[in-house]
Amino acid sequence: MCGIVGAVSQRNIVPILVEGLKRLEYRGYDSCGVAVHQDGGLRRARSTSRVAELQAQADQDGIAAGTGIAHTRWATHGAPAVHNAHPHFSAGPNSGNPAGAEAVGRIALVHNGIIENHDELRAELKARGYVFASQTDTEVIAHLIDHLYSGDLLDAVQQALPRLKGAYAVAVFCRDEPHRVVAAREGSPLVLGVGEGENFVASDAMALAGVTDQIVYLEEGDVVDLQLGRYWISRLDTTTGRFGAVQREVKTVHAHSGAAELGPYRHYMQKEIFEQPVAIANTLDAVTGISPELFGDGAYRVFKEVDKVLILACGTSYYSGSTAKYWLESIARIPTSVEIASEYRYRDSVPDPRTLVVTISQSGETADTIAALKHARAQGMKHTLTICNVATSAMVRECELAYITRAGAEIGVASTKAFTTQLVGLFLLTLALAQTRGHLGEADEARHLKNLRHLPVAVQAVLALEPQVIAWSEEFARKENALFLGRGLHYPIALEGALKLKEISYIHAEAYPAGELKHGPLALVTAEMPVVTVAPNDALLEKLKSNMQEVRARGGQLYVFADGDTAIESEVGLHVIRMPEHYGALSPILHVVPLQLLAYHTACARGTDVDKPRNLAKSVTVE
Ligand code: HGA
Repeated sequence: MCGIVGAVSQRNIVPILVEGLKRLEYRGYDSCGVAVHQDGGLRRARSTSRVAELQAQADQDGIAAGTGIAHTRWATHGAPAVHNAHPHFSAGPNSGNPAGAEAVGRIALVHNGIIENHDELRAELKARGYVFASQTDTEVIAHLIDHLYSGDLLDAVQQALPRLKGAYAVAVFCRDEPHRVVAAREGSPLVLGVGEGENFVASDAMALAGVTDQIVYLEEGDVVDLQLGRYWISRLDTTTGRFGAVQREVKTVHAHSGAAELGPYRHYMQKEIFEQPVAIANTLDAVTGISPELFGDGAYRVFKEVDKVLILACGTSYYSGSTAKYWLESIARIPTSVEIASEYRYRDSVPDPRTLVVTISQSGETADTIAALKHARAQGMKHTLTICNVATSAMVRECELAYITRAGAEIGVASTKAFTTQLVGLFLLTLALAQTRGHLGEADEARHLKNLRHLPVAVQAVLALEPQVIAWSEEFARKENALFLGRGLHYPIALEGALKLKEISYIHAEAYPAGELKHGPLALVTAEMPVVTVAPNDALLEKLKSNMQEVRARGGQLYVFADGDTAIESEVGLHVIRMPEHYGALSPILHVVPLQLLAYHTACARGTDVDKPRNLAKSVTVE
């Protein structure tokens, strides 16, 4: 999603800003821009194309300076268009532009997030003579800071921030203070990068890889003043109503570059699907036995103090949480509810302090999930645990306990290896809770561990089904609708399969628990409707077979992923791919893999932009 990079240095920082944006590019964006303090004024380049094009434009226009800010935008307010791209400049009564010249004021600003009271602020600033050039919510901040500016940028920003409602990370500089950038965060991530005689700011430490490894993770409400060779962090003291200095630890962070090599693969998504055996093995690497301490010090005490689990997540992570509910209730015997974070955060729910709140997020920066976590805590639920792929993320810092999955950087917007490694983390959590609650004997522990350790090999065998899945995908590419069916543990897998197909092939897909078919969706079934069925050889198979008959009787085309030992044979209208082995409780981790491959190859056959599907972004840092 949106990215911010800013710098104050003696050297030309445009290459650093542009390189930083490139590192964040994979998260998805629709436009980008850079602004610098040059020749005593503000200069910028903006583009609705790729960062590479922005770089060419900046080079051509001779944009080069030591102070600047840059941005990749994922539009929330106003269309993806050059005039809405950041950085925004203030323009108004203080601009001092010669008649006829472009109205350029003295403030340049980039913003991640959403300003909820932008309408009210826009009306006020227009009345003061400010001229709006975009439809964004962001632009009000630039004009507001300009209005409050009287020679000290930090002071103007500190006055402006309390007037903003919503979530933001901002970076700002001023025409009248050439070697200064001020940045602030409230609800969107932001880090400070400390260099030798120069300072940087970014929405993710990854953007500064190779520039500095000295990172300060700014906290909500922090404002940082960056100058040459010095920085100063302050925050509002609500008792005095004044901003005061705060100290934050500088950490050495070896942030990796997001730009992983594609190797022999066509897309990152394909690479990431095929990396799953290694990602799962890495996630299990440090696990020698089941114990609560896998989730951090003090986990045993926490697990003893809870008798419920509440899982909060969005998108694919919501489906890993939904799968875990089946495990947690059947294996650990602990009542579990799973909530979509964006719903939970605003819902009037009944809090129970004896609940373990589990958040799931690949990036650990998902705005809705972080807000839901804070909402749960504010309601008195203090025991929190996250399953997350980024050890340095806000989510990990916010939660009492954590399990860090080791999927490695996931570049494709449609999550694959993050999902299966989340499932591994959630299965370990199930076993640790089962153990604490007296439901895991030694023999069971040994059996589950053996199955977990064999998973990478089992997933590898499923990946070998790719040619068969490709044959199906050619059929799917011609369809505009698809249904996915599953039962029990595999219903969330059907949901995830449908989501993958929607996200990257733009085929309308819906998933249902197979028993629900006759209660409505059966009306959609015709010869034109492919019905994908996740059919492991479990206790529900006979029920599922009846549901499949209901589809066949209406001429629907069934595409079944069955286990090797299942008596379902291919015939007209019934296509079967056999999974190499039946995997009991861990079967969802295997069954999701061919669904990922089906979505991927269908999207390739339709020629979509697989790694950057339209309208979507990777880490969803806005509400
Ligand atoms: N609301 C701003 C910034 C959007 C954003 O942070 N996206 O990730 C805009 O629409 O420009």
